Amino acid sequence: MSLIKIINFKNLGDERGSLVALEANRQIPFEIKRVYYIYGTALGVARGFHAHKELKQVAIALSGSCRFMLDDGRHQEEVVLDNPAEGLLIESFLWREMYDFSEDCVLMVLADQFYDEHDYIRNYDKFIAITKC
Ligand code: T46
Repeated sequence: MSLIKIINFKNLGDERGSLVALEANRQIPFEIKRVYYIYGTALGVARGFHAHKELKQVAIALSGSCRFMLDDGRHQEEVVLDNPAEGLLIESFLWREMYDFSEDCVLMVLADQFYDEHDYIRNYDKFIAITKC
């Protein structure tokens, strides 16, 4: 089973342009408790390098593009996000790394939990040890 789960959002646009609507438990498969966005990422920067114990998220490149690598401890898969009508569903216990941000990239993330540093696994060896249990 692929680690890359893309949700295709319906474009409700018309001749004036595009419009995408995101609703909890509809297009987004959970209650949305938090929204954050990453932009102005400096050239060559990579982010992420962690997994989450509980958190589920959907990441959407609202403009520009970036690349995600997801790792379940056995397999790694990569995807380019470059379409505001597509969301990447990131389940818990997936190591993630984001890189190749374009200058104009605005990456919006919808999350099913409030921010909690205790939910992060920021050490890759620890992540691998947990996934082997
Ligand atoms: C993830 C990837 C895709 C907060 O205070 N509140 C928040 O909601 C978030 C997301 C972060 N922060 C603080 C924690 C750090 O001091 O902002 C700082 C930067 O966060 P971090 O280094 O974790 O950022 P990324 O880009 O490595 O990871 C983020 C999310 O943290 C993470 O959950 O899955 O984006």
